[in-house]
Parts: sequence; structure tokens; C-alpha cells
Amino acid sequence: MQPVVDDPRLRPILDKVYSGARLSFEDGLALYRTPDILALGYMANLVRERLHENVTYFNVNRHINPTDVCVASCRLCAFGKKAKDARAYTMSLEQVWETAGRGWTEAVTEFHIVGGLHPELTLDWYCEMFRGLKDRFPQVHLKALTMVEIAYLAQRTKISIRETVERLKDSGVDSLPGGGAEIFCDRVRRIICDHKIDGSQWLEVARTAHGIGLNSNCTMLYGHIETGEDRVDHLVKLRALQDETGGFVTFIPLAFHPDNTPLRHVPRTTGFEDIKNIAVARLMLDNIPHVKAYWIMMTPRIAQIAQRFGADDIDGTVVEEKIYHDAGATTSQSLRRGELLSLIREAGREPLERDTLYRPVVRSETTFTVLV
Ligand code: V47
Repeated sequence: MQPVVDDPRLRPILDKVYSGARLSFEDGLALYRTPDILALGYMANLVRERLHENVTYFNVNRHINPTDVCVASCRLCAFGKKAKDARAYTMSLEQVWETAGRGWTEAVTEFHIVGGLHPELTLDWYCEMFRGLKDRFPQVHLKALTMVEIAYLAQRTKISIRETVERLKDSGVDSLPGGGAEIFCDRVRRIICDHKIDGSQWLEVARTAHGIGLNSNCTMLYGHIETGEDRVDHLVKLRALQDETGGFVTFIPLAFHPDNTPLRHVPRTTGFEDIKNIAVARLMLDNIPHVKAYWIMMTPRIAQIAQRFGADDIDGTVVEEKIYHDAGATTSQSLRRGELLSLIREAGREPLERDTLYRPVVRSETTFTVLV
């Protein structure tokens, strides 16, 4: 059956999607510019079902943010605080381990650990934290530290990026989350996150991590001051690195939340924009296996619809989220496993609990097993 395509600019793209051909930069722009969300969704869903059939993945995870102290002062962020700020916090190692233990009661399979660029916490401190987590929770996958945190630790320790990721891996880090990529375009980065590593450095840390066998996710922050060209440029750069390393597992488009940030005058993204970013990503990133609709950021309502517009993943239970909630997110801080299952089933998809590397997880009353 031929889909109805109202926007004639999409017809040649539809032919490419049917034949599995790679989309160009100009195709990406046309996809962002079209209001024809149904044709866009049809194409993205076609690719998504080719890759993942009717499955939607989720996991049972816990976010841990050991500190919100950050030297960077990014305008996009409401989470980072200066060390002298009375509201700032830094957990002790014992507090990190104790927080992780609270998540463990839900039988989590992943700890997602990120924080600010703390001026005093050392690489040794982080390595001890990861070793302590592995000792206590050997079955739980540690997805920890963004490319930005890794570059900062390398610089402070005066060692190479390669040595830094090797030491993190040796201490128990199993993979890296996708944060900190924002938008690679220098002009935008200078305004939204001028003290962070630049886009090419972010890609270089990812290249190095992939090179030593640490997979990672990747993200794009949209809905602030970037243009359609900036978004396509970002996606094309991720796709090029993936051609080289194959190390990216999942792409997560992240909608900018302006509350409590210096960019609070920027309007929030709409559901239309959020859905479009999922669909365009699925079509442009032909070599990245998974596209995640992160329910914390999109709301469970939009994340559910996204499962029919290109997404094959909805993230996990999360338990305690700070980065988006400091920036005005109105979603709950956690969903239980059963709630995720219902959301996915109602969208007509088959829920599949995964570990961080997308291996199926089988549960019994008291334990879980990752099928390898
Ligand atoms: O790096 C910060 C973004 C990211 C704001 O890898 C903001 O599985 C919107 O990367 N409004 C952290 N976004 C979250 C992240 C993530 C989330 C879920 C899963 C994974 C994964 C990664 O959030 C930051 C930054 O890009 N961010 N502040 C804000 N005000």
C-alpha cells in the first residue's frame, strides 16, 4: 500500500527509504522542514520495524548523580552549581554506594552515573567509586561518565584520554552514556556551553573509548538556538564516526528544558518537534541500532507515540532524575516496571526488557538473568 505523501519534497526520500539508500544532508534538511509528520512517521516506522520488528526495549535502571558541583556554568543547564553555592551537594563514596543499594531493591540491571565537573574529585576517587559498586553489585552494568567528564578528568590528571578511559574501564565502567554532545556547531556551543569541550573533542573521546572496546550512546540537544542545518550537521557527524567505529549503541534526542537556566526565555519544544526529532534521527542514523524516546524528557505520553514514529526504546525506571527536573521537567521521577510495560503494550508494541547492551533480561521472583 502506498502511503499518502502530501509534501512532494518527500517523494524522492521515500524512494531512498524503500531501497535502503543513505539519506543526504539535503534530505535531512527537507525532513526537518516538512510539516508532513505522517509521511515522515511512515518512513521512520518502516525503518524501525525493519530493524526491530514490533519490539520496544526498556530497562530497569537507576540514575545516580554523585555531585552537581560543576566548573562549567553552561547556559543550557540548571543542574550544575558552583562549589560555594549553598544548594550544591557532593556525595561521599559511602553515600554513592548506599544510594545505589536503594535502587538495587528494584533489581536494577544498570546504574547510569553522571555528574558535574567537580574541581576536586580525582580520577582515583571515581575509580574507587566504580570498584566499590562492582564489589557490591557485580551483576549491575555501570554506564558512567560522559565524554565531557572524561576529558575533564584527563586534563586534571594530566594523562591522555586513552589512559583515562583505560583506567575507568579497569575499575569497572562497562559503557558510557551519550550526554554532553549538545550540538556540535561551534557558533551554538559558544553560547549554550562555552566552557565545555568542543564538538570535535567530544567525538574524539568517543572514538578513543570505542577503540578500547567501550561502547557508548550519543545524544543531541535540540530546541534552543540551533538551526535545522546545525541539527543535520550533528547527525551526519555522528553517522560518520559510527561508520568508523561502530561503537554507538543508541541515539537519544534531548529536548531543551529552559526553566531555571540562563536561557529561560527560550520557548519549550512542542510535541510536534519532539516526534519529528525522533523520526528524522531514525532516518538519518542508518548505522546506529537504536533510537530512544527518553520518557523523562518527552513525557510518557509523547514517548509512547514515538514508538510508532521511529523509536524502539523508551529508557527505564530511572528512579531518581535530577538534570531535567532541575530544569522544570514536570514528569514523575520514576516509572515502575509495570507502568513501562502498560505504556508499551498500549502502543501495540511488544515490551522486551534489555540490559544496557540490549541482551534480553529474564526475571524470576528474586533475581534476573541476562541472556548472552
Ligand atoms: O548532557 C542538561 C542535557 C544531558 C538540560 O545515554 C539538558 O542512555 C535539556 O545525556 N534541558 C544528560 N537537556 C542526559 C543524558 C541522557 C539521558 C538519558 C539517557 C542517556 C543515555 C543519556 O541532558 C546533558 C545535556 O545534554 N541537559 N541540561 C536542560 N536544561
